[in-house]
Amino acid sequence: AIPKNYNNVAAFHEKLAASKRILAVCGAGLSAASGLPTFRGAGGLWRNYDATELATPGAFRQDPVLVWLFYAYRRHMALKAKPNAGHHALAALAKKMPEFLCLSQNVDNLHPRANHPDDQLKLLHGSLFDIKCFNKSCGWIEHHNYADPFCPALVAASEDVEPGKALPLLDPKQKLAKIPESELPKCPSCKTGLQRPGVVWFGEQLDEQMLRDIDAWIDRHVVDMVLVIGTSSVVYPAAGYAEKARTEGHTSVVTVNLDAATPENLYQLEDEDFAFAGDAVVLLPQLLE
Ligand code: BJW
Ligand code: ZN
Repeated sequence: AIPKNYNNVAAFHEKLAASKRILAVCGAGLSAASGLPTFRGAGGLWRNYDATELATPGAFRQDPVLVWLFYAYRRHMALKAKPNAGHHALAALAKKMPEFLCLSQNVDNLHPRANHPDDQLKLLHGSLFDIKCFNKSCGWIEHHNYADPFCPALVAASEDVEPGKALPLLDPKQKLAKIPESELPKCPSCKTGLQRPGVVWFGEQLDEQMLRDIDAWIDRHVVDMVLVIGTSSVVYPAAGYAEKARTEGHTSVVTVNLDAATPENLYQLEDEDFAFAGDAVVLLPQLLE
């Protein structure tokens, strides 16, 4: 049976009006309308690589040039993209509601660029525009690095072609230029580690202070609503926060996803939950208006 709160905007608005503490968990689907591809499903391949194969410390150790080409390209695309109505609706909710906290898995910098208040935003997986040292023990980090190309050797990742045509670097039939590893920048502090993107790869720990702050926020008072926006909810710890924040019989978990109407999704809904199937860029302004 279709749950009563499937695509029920009126009932959602009633619950929203009665809510004081809201948590959001966002994923790549939120930035899809800004033209940035998601990880899983259509558009999730870069050349012939699954994006999640390149997002590991092992891949970087094995082929730092390949991994840097991928990230340099993602930086270029994210810099060209603009925050969309979904990012703006979340930033507006934050400004209205002091007890709204947004957890985002996105590294594209579009939440900050939508002027989402800093203290109401946790970037779970870091940022494409932070640069760290690959030497774990070093600790060097540079924030707000928007260089495009990131370094001269990676210029191919920042090349534009006519609109509508794929970038040369995206076509797996086009050979990648041979870039020697020695042309990638080293850490200015320890002088030995390679610079790497300040994102969280598989098997790496999320920032511990940030995790403590999130747990403390969830435990402080009851959470009235959790918005789960444009994420496949397969990557932990992000995927666990909705249930962590749930107080049985009170907290509404609200799924906003193109895929929100799969039988599994609907079957898992509690009575108080909501599911909205569609594009986050259309749904969020309607829901949060
Ligand atoms: C739309 C839409 C539109 C499309 N509108 N919707 C517990 C259980 C099992 C495993 C683990 C566990 N705890 C930890 C692990 C290991 C691992 C993990 O979770 N593995 C699972 C895959 C099984 N987690 C980690 O390693 C994490 N570290 C950690 O926990 O450390 C401690 C530890 C280590 C080891 C073992 C145990 C503990 C770190 C995870 C880091 C993830 N990093 C990446 C790359 C970041 C850098 C980069 O960007 O390149 O983060 S992976 C990638 O997935 C990226 C994303 O943030 C993340 C989530 O993806 P997301 O955002 O959900 O995107 P998609 O593409 O999957 O989904 C898009 C959705 O949008 C779809 O549903 C569409 O339908 C929808 N959509 N268009 C609305 N227009
Ligand atoms: Zn270093």
